[in-house]
Amino acid sequence: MNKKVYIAISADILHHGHINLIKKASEYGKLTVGVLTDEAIATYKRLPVLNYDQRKFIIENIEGVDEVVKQETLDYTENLEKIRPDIVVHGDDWLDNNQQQTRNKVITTLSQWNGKLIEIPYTKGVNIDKLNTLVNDSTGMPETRRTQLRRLLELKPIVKTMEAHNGLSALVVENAKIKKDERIERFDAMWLSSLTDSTAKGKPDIELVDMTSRLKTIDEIMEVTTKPIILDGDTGGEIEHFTFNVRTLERIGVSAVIIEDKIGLKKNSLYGTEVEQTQDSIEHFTQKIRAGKKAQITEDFMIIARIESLILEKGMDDALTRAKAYTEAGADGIMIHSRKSDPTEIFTFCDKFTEYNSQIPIVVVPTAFNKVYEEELVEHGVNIVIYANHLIRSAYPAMMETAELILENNRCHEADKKCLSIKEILSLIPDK
Ligand code: SPV
Ligand code: MG
Repeated sequence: MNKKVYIAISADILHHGHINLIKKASEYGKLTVGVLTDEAIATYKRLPVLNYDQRKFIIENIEGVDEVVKQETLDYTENLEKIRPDIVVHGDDWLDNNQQQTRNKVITTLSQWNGKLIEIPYTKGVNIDKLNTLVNDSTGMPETRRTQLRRLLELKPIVKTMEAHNGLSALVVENAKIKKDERIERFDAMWLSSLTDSTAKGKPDIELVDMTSRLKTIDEIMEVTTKPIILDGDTGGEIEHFTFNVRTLERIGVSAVIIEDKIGLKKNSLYGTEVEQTQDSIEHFTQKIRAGKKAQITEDFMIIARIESLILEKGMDDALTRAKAYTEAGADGIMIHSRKSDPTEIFTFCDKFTEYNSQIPIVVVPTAFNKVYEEELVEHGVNIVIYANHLIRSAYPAMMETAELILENNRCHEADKKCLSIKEILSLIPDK
């Protein structure tokens, strides 16, 4: 009875299967439970609803559990080498769940001290998909969704953000995932771009698509997804309007708004100095930030200040002076933008700003400097990367090609090869 037994669980949605596992495992000896940290869980699925301390508290109070330790990765090795258990217990479902590699590693590690893996039948009647749907429905609610960006910023080296401009593109951001080794890669958040929201409506990106319309797009997206939303708030408009909008955005569950320090008729930044654009004064823009922060009700919401100095060729010193002023005015993050393909000026800004303040998140939009890898951005202190327009930019040529194919052939047979099958389009959106 003094054998050392180890199991690992995330225990976000605790169900009878977990209790069964704990009960069986504790029958083999003294049971240590490795509870996965929030960071570890965030590497393969949505953020846990309960944080690590809450989950630890629950698990350590379950009968049969002797000790709870942190498991910081999906991989068991570090904890196994520290604890050297005689037995590891796991449900026999992990072979079907793409965890072959993790399982093999557990077996080889245990073999170093003749430990063994015991697999017990997965508890019948646990409908994890149904439980997940219930949790997803609740993570889509404004209170929960709004808090998520700040949580992700604490947990992730970089928050991967992708643009969405309607319900369908948002579903792509919500559901796209790929497997890299044992990790699942997904996007963490959505960018409600002014460029793509306007483009999707056939309008130019000049604040013509107004806040009422932007809110409709947000609502459409929120109806069908759960990931946190960062709104491209353009210039933020009049200060008196901005304060109202901050409260609306908070109330509906948006996590952050990014406003840019331009004034007058705003045009897209990627035009740079090719079109007339005026940068706001530091004095006026900091007033806007202060008013927004004062209007804010919750702690969760973020007002991020976007600096256009590099876009408008005003120089690095101007960008840094503004970053400091905006931070002092209460901005919760700084977005620095550039339209150079070489990321050097972005790196210089990030290095210098991080020296000044390493706590305030930095946001970048690498549309022009598109060769840069996320790992490099992390090295320079970037916290949020936004892929600002790629879904609509890839959709448009695909649609145009299909349209031209039909014109060319006077029939739609040739175009079919480019399209989702009817079966696929009918089942793309389940009618649950
Ligand atoms: C947007 O996506 O609308 C942006 C980013 O504001 S950029 O187009 O690069 O200015
Ligand atoms: Mg924009």
